[in-house]
Amino acid sequence: MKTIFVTGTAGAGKSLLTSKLYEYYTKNGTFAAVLNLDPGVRDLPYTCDIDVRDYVDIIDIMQQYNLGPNGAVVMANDLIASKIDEIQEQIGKVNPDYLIVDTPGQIELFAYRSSGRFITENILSEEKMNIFLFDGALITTPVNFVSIALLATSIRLRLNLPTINIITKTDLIGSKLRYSRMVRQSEIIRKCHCQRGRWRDIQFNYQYSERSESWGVCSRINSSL
Ligand SMILES: Nc1nc2c(ncn2[C@@H]2O[C@H](COP(=O)(O)OP(=O)(O)OP(=O)(O)O)[C@@H](O)[C@H]2O)c(=O)[nH]1
Ligand SMILES: [Mg+2]
Repeated sequence: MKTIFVTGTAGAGKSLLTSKLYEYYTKNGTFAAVLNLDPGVRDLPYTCDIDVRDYVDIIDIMQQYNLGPNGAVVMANDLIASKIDEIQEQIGKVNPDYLIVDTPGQIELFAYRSSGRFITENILSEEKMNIFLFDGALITTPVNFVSIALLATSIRLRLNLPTINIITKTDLIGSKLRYSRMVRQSEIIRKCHCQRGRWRDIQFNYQYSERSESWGVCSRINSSL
């Protein structure tokens, strides 16, 4: 089994990309499964094979420990980490070729706390990689782009996984991105990561082109499976 973690800033499109990846692999005859690691999410655009909400209830945690939403997510992540054996057992029962992991919206609470890294390290897998999403709607200025690029680097260091950076929502900002130096720069970032990572079998081309379809990068997944 190979594992793909989908990370990124809140609302960047992690869950939607997870669903598109799942659809893509399934259509191509590859056995994929989805693990939802977001304890606070209500609706998801896919059916989970493994769901941490079966183990923790964020509302219960808030009430029981008198915590706010972020405190509850921190505690939920700790509780999820303590259930890693049960989660692993469930993954083992499903035993997919590809496990796609949708991570919580509060990336800093997931990646900067030890429980997040513990979870990524302890999911048993032949190979693991991370896709970090740059929210296309946020990277509209150089300052925003650089801030998110720094965050992406920081998350890569924290999770210690080969990482591919991609831009989402290019359908909303495509014409602005087309000739942008920022995007050429991100292409360089992506190539660097691909060269260092061991994964060759999925590639994302997030550079805007005439061929981009409505979901931008989501619909432009190339794979040599
Ligand atoms: N137009 C457009 N909308 C998108 C794209 N990707 C995601 N969205 C929309 O952006 C919103 C947030 O997407 P999600 O997939 O829930 O984002 P997320 O990163 O999982 O959000 P959190 O888990 O809450 O952090 C939804 O309304 C999606 O339909 C895209 O490529 N283009
Ligand atoms: Mg989500």
